[in-house]
Parts: sequence; structure tokens; C-alpha cells
Amino acid sequence: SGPTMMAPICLVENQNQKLKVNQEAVEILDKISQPVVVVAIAGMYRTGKSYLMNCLAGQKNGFPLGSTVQSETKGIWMWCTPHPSKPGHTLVLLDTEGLGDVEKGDTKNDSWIFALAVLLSSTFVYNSMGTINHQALEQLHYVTELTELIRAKSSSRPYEVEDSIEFVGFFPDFIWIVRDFTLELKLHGHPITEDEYLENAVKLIPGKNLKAQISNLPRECIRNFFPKRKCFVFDRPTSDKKLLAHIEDVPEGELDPNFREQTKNFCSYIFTNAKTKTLREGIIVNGNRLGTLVVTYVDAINSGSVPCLENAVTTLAQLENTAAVQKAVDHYSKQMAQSVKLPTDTVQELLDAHTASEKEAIAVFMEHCFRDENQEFQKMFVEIIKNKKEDFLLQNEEASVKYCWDKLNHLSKALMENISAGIFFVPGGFKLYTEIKEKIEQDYSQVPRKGVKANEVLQSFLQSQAPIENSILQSDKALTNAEKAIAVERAKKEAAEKELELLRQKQLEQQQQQEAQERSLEENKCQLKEKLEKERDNYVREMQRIMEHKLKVREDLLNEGFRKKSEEMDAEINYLKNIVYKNTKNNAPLIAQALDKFAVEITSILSAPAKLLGQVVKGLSSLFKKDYL
Ligand SMILES: *[C@@H]1O[C@H](CO)[C@@H](O)[C@H](O)[C@H]1NC(C)=O
Ligand SMILES: CC(=O)N[C@H]1CO[C@H](CO)[C@@H](O)[C@@H]1O
Repeated sequence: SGPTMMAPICLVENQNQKLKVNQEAVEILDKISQPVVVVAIAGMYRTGKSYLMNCLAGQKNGFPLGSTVQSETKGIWMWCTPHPSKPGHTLVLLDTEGLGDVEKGDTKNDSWIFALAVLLSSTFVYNSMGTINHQALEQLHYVTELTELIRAKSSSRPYEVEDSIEFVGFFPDFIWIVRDFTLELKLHGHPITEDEYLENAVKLIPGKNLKAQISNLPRECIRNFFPKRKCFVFDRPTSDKKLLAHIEDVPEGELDPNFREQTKNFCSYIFTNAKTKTLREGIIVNGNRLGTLVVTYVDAINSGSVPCLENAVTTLAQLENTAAVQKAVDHYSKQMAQSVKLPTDTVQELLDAHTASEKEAIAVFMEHCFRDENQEFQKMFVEIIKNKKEDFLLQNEEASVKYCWDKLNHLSKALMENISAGIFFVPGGFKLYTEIKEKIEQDYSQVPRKGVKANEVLQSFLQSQAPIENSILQSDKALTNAEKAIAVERAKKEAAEKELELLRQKQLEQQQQQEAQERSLEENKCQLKEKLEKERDNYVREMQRIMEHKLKVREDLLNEGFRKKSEEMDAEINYLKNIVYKNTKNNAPLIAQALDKFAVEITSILSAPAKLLGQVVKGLSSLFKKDYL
């Protein structure tokens, strides 16, 4: 759902040398399930960036402006609005307040604020005054610190590549806004575009001296980390200094027309081009995830460690995969409840419903899970579903036993009473008893939907009758000893046949269960394979993108005459090439390996003995005995 915020709220406070997440702001984010487009604006204080934020939010008042913010909290301010041109998306505006403002105290933690804004945004706007010159680049020294403040991976890399190699994979698009721009857009006398102006400004300065190296550092960082760069220059909004200090109160019409036009262009560029925030490999960030990211990163910073994208993704995955398991299990239970009525006629009928429900549930799990390392969550899911299935089988048996028992109880009531009354202990009593017993069996066979335990319950009943049946036989004076012997033999034979039949039924059911288990395994494997391939393709695509960017940077350096610098990039490029090669379709035994390992583990989960099954009828014969004999 979309948010409605009347005013910005502090998201991360930077005070008393500590960063603190504002819980209230996180709660706002938690409620946003829509994907977010996150635009952060950074820049030295009093560069009028709040005015831009207000325009992006479609309001004039909101982000406190530089001239009135002396008492405002340093840190990151947040404003969420429904995206004006992307339906179903939320635009999250982040304003880094007080960067480089010594009056607001310690500026050391400013680097963290800058790093956080980079990590959280999908478009990063840097706002500066005048021109892009040496001083402006120096003020952007924060970018040079990013390699120390941010990590992509938690584990270390091979020595020849920096961790920052993957920054381009998750860093935001970069926009440089130059305010109060008074120069002409010209290079060597030729008109140039704003973008060309920026590109020219971040060209490296030749020379090996320290001064050149220091000047080049922010330039190199911008070129390396931000593949997509854009520049906007703005005229002075008004020449009236008094108006300038209260620009939020100045009627639109009194502002410089060029400035108004430039602001409009900038906003419409953002609305059309600013991307949905993704972490990497296509993991889309919604408001809820953004909130988790803020908390995870700030926790890392405050605990003295470096915020790491990989760890943040792991944290997110833990949370969301737990929820994915729950959603999938709920779906299974719901489907089962809808598709079968217990007791079912056969075990197969229940297993078929299980297979169909499980297939859907796996799809629900796959839809919501990501980065399920070692398939830990899927294994958890498989085990829960297995237990649920066994519960259903058990309930099915219980329902059948109860139903059959009730029916048989009812059908044999008069017989039992007559036995107690001694009616059959007369000459010819055995024949009479046998006829009535057979009638009961026949009536019982006519009862519909007795369920899976129909035969077993009957058998149990017949067994419980055997002793009394035998005493009726033995005391029947109408029969000769030979006839009695034949009757005993026949009873034994019938009992043995029924036992055999039950055994066959059990074996069939076991086989059906085995087959259902194999179907579970196959379905889990099949959907996992699809998921792993998709994740692998996303990964390869991302690595390719990073590689393309590196190749471009390398080529630019070569064209600008920095041969040595360009050659220094070869290690990184080869490293990426190798990753892409290893993961490309036909060269990837990795997925096959993962699937094999998964199959072994799942088989052992699925074939673990069920705890209670098969125990239901065992206690039943004693029930018959207790109640009737
Ligand atoms: C039980 O005994 C009564 C009277 O002796 C008889 O009418 C009835 O048919 C008998 N029923 C059964 C099921 O044995
Ligand atoms: C969160 C953080 O990095 N805080 C640091 C802010 O700067 C002071 C030093 O000025 C450090 O002591 C804090 O750890």
C-alpha cells in the first residue's frame, strides 16, 4: 500500500557521535509493501537541496531549508510519497542534513551518513554550488572513503581484486547538480551538454605528483563506482538575496524562469528515470525491506563493523524466508482442507491431494524466498510438510477407525446383547450365531465411505469375537466333533485369508506412500532447479554488467592516455570474466551439485520414520474386548 506523509521525518539521527535509527520512521517503512524508488540528495549544507526535495515531493514546505535548520537534527531525513508516475511504487526521498556543517558538531560521522545514503538509494543526487571544480570535488571526498566504509562481501577476496569491484552492482545512479551555475556550457569554445560538462570535470589530471593523485582520487571513485552519471546545472533562483534566504515562501512566479524550467526538467527526469531500488541480482526492495536495511546497516556501524551488503541480504533473507516457509505451509494446509474430506476411501486419494497441494505450496515458497543458502529454509519447509502430511494420514486413519467402530458397534449391538443373554448356548446356536455374524459383515460392507481402516477394524472385531465364537461352537450339542473340527479349520482359514488381504493392503499403501515421497522429492528438486537457474542467470547478468563497465572505464583511461592505469584493471576484469565463464550455462556443474546434495538431504528427511502412524488400530481390539466381553 502507498504511504501518506504530510512532512518528512528523521530516519537516522547523527547526534552525540552516534547514529540512531528512528523507530517511528522504520514503522512507516514497514507498512509500505510497494517497491520503492529511493532518491537521496547529499551535498554540503546550505546548498538549497531541500528546495529540490520539496519539488520532488510535490510540495513546497517539508524538508527544512538550509537557512532555518540550525536547530534541526543532523542525519538522514525521509519523506515517502506515492510515486507520481509509476503506479504501485512509492517514492522515498532521503535528505542528508548537515553534511560538513561544523556548527552542528562533529563531522566525522558525516562519512557514515554519506555512505548510508549511497547504500540506501537507487538514485544519488549530489548538490553543489557554482562549478564542478577542484574545491567541489574535494568536498566530495566522502566518495573516496566509501571503500573503507562499505563492503560488498563478508568474506575476503583473492588478493588481486578489491572488494569494491562489485560496488557498481548495487550502487545508485549518480546525478550531479550544480546550483547557481554562472558559466557557459562550453569546452574549447564549443558548446557542450551538461553531461559532457560533468564527464570532462571527472577526467583524470595527468601527472604523477601527489597533488594530481589526490585530485584524481574522487574522480576515479566517481568513474569506478557510478556507471550511470548525469548532470544538471541550475541558474540562480533569484538575484534578490533576501528572497534567496526564504526561497520556500517565494511565489513560483517571482523565481527566475530558467531556474523554474531547470527544476521542472530535473524533477521530470527523476520521475521518469529513477529506478526501483534493487539490492543485486534483481532483488527488489520494498518499504519493508528498506526499513530492515537501515536497521541492519546502522547496527553494523554502531557495533564498529563495516556495513556489508552481503550480510544485509542475508539478514533480509533470513527474515523473509522464514515468512516464505510460513506462507507456503499455510497454503498447503488450506489446499488440503479444501480438497479432501476425511476419511478418504483410499490412502491414494489422500496422497493425490497431498501431491497437488504440495506442488502449489512449493511454488508459493519459491515465489517468496530468495538466497536460501544451502536450501536451509526449503529443507525446513519439506520437513514441516512431511509432518503435516503424516498428521493428515493419521487423522484420516483416526476418522476411519472412529466411523467404522461406530458403525460396527451399531450393527453388532443386538448380537452382543443376545450373547450376553446366552441365547446362542443352545443346540443349533452356532449356526444361528454364524448367520447373524455374516449378516453383520454384509451390512457393514454396504456402509459407504468407511475409509482406509474399514477392513482392519472389521478384522479386529472378528478377532475379538473368536473366543466366544469358539465356546458357542464347542458347547453346541447339535454338532458332531468332526463337524466342530471342520468349523474350527474353516474359521482359521478365513482368518488367515483376511490377514493376508490386510497385509497386501498395507504393502500397497506403503508403496503408494513411497511413490508420493518420490514425487515430493522430484517436485522440490524441479522447482529448486528452476529457481537456482534463475538466480544464476541474474548473477551472471550482473557480473557481465559490472564487467562491461570495467571494460569501458579501461577503454576511457586508455583513450585519455593513462595506459598503466588501464592495464592495472586487467586483474579485476579477468576475475570477472572467470566468474562469468564458470557460471554460464554449460559450464556450471554448480547447480547439479547443489541439487544432488539437496536430494540426499531431502531423502533422509522424507524417509525418517513417522512417529505415530500404524498405531491407531493396534489398541482397538482391546477396546472391543473391554466393552463387550
Ligand atoms: C436377539 O434375540 C432376540 C430374542 O431372543 C431375537 O428376536 C433377535 O432376532 C436376536 N437378534 C440378534 C441380532 O441376535
Ligand atoms: C557511528 C560512528 O561512527 N560514530 C563515531 C562518530 O565519531 C566519533 C569520533 O568523533 C566516534 O567516536 C564515533 O564512534
